[in-house]
Amino acid sequence: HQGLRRQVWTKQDVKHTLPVRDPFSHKGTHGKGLLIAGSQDMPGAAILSATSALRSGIGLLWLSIADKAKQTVCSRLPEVLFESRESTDFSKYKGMAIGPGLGRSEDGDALLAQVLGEKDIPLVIDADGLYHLTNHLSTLKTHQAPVVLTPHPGEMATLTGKSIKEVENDRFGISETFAKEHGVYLVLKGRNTIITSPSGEQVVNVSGNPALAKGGSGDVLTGIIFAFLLQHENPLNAISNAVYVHGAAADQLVKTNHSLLDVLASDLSLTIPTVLHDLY
Ligand code: NPW
Ligand code: AMP
Ligand code: MG
Repeated sequence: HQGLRRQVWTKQDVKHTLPVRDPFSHKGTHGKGLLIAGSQDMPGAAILSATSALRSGIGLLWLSIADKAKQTVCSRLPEVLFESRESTDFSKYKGMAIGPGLGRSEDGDALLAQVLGEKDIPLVIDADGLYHLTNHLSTLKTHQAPVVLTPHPGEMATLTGKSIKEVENDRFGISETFAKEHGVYLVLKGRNTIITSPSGEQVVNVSGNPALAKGGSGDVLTGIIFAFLLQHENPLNAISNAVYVHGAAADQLVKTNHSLLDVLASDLSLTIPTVLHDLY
């Protein structure tokens, strides 16, 4: 029923819409982003998202991480700047991403509320950020800048109050209804991830394979989407390209020297350069 407004996103589409780096640009031109991720039990999610954002071209990346996880992460991320979890001035950022490995404590809920208060800043909300978002859904409509939500089917079920089965049986319809109702870019993950714009335009991704079905894959995707969003005028193109690159990294690994079993999320981050080199 929506034939004309649905599109498969091909490698050619990606090539035609990737951002071109201005020869006179500087680090500030390519996005000053704050990633709010990681907790004592899940420092790895922050490492995966941050590394992936840096490998996807973000100019400057700050990380806000629980103090107990900071030591673990610091030595692994020399390019990252650290932001304190207290007294943060969010308004200086050109974009924020929140959720990977954040945890489900009340602190996370308060952080999300603060982030949603910055109405002019583009946001990516994933993982535990989506868990906390169920308390704040009504504020999405009033956000001025683009908001990107990246649920897997389990998270989409929580967001909509439906069962996972109901979500999986009507991925297009449920995505469209939700994106329009809340005015967000919705990335419904899983095989053939669907990206829906606030006006109901839909893009279907065809890259990727079940090597991605392993903990940490989604955290990598969040980093790529975040970086691309900050470097592109058109959010739908930016997100579609990011989802393509994420899947293409898994395809590249399986095509060369990996099997569907042994790909790690950190391998995906390390393969972003090969994928981008081929696209540029
Ligand atoms: P089931 O029971 O497996 O069949 P959660 P999470 C369902 C962090 N991580 N299709 C699933 O179903 C994340 O960033 C940290 C259908 C279950 O019901 C988050 O902060 C890592 N159903 C946190 O962990 C590496 C699906 O959803 C529920 C589905 C929790 O995130 C791992 C699970 O969802 C992880 O990324 C699908 N495709 N996918 C680290 N190294 O630091 C999931 N479900 O409870 O939100 O758990 O996604 O693991
Ligand atoms: P998460 O559950 O948040 O870690 O996200 C998992 C990521 O891997 C998403 O980008 C999914 O689209 C992708 N993924 C998981 N399983 C598959 C699969 N069987 N085929 C293709 N992509 C998958
Ligand atoms: Mg996830």
